[in-house]
This record gives sequence, structure tokens and C-alpha cells, in this order.
Amino acid sequence: MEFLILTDIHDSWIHIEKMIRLAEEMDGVIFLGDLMTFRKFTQVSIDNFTKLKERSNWMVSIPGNGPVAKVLEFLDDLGINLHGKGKRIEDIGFFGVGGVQETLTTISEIREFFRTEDTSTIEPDNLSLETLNAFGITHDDRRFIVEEWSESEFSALDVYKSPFELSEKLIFEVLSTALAQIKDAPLKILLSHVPPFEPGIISASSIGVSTGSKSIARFIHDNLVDLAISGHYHKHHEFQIENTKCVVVPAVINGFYGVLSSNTSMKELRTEIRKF
Ligand SMILES: [Mn+2]
Repeated sequence: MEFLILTDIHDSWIHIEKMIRLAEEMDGVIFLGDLMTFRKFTQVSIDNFTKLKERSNWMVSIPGNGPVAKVLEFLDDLGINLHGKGKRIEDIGFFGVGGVQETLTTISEIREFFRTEDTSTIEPDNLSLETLNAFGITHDDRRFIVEEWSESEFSALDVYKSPFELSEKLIFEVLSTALAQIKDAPLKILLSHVPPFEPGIISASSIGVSTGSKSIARFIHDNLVDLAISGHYHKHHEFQIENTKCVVVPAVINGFYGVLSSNTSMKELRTEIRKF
């Protein structure tokens, strides 16, 4: 079987014709969230996504971290929302969690990492420096300095919060509920918007550390998951948690899509990243 993987469309529809053609050719479409611009609602994205759904042979999806309530309703109405649910097609069971873990906790943990660990090998670019500066982390003479912050400086970070945030505890529960629905499937694929967390310094991340979810990583560690596929980073990245391959699919808005193929008789799953 073959599936088209799309993530982080963010209102970018210049590849709609090719998306539809690929959707028609393949057995199904997997969408990993962030259909529109952060916190915005765009009718053209509703119309194009509906068209894509109608032309697809099969489809599953999870919401990203930026949707307004109407977008969550839209995914539910299409009957494709796998947040907290599982859905099986032949031998493959897909199950998922949407959104992102609590941003303020993530930022506190990043600050703690830069305060306590050796980060001298991280070479941030200007954009990463901007992000780190916003988190109260400055860079001077190859050294990172974490500013002491008061309560009010912390609450100013509220602007970074996402419309769809879940506690790490809830993320774990959502995944448990979802997996239970496909527990008999020979192959189990975890779909999440935010990738699983990886410890230490991550060269693939622009700020040098993972901004992934610790619960998703722990869930993969604790359960038999054959493959984990996520979006959110907008860049291609792959890593392992135990025997599970974790694939971060780059964004449609950057011109990329993924292909998942399976040969169930060999219990083999492959992923590939392609450009439109
Ligand atoms: Mn995104």
C-alpha cells in the first residue's frame, strides 16, 4: 500500500493539482496538521482540503497546534480526525494525537537545559538567536547566558502559546485511548503533529535542542509502535527511539511531501521525502 503524507500546509495551495493526482494514485492520504496560518481561518483552505478529501481513496488526519475551533470541527465533520482515535486499513492501524505540549513548560525546560548543560557546540543562526533571545537566552563569545527572569517576564511568554495545547499527561492519555482502538492491527503507526522529544543537543533543530513532546517519546518507549510520523518542525528529520523509527516530514509550504509504503507480508514500512 502507498500513502501520501502532507503536513504544515499553512494555506499554501500552489501544489493542489499534484496533491490531488497523488491522492488519486495512492491508497490513502495522511495529513499531520497546520492547515492554515497560525490562529487564522481561511475559507480557501477549507474548500481545497475538502476537494482533496473527496478525491482521496482514504484519509486520516490530526490537527496541528494553530487551529481555531472551527478547523477542529471541520476535521471532525469530514470524519478523518484521529486525535485520540485509531483507524485501521488492512493490516495497518493508525492512531494519533494532535496539537502540541504546553509551550511555557517547553520554554522553561529549554532555559534549564541552556543553564545547566554544556551547549558550547551549538552554533545558532540569526533566526535561532532571535528565538532564543525571546526565551531570555543570549549568546556571547560562543557561550549562552540565561537571564534571570521574574514572574512577569515569564507571563509575557503567553504570546507564544498555541491555540491547541495539551498537558504532557493528557497527550499520553490521548495516545493510550487511540492505540486501544487498533490494538489488534499487525502494524501500528503513531501520527502526531509535534514530534517525540529527543534528549541532548540536536543538530537538526535550529535552536540546538528538541522541542518535541516527552510523553510521545515515553509512549513509544513503553508500547510497540512500528513507526512514528510527525510534522511541526517544517524540516526533514529522522531518529530512533528504541526500535521505532521516528520521521519528521517537512512542510508542504516549503514544497515537500512524504510517501509511506508498506509491504505487509514482509512487515516492512518505508518512508520517503519528495519535492512537489
Ligand atoms: Mn506548522
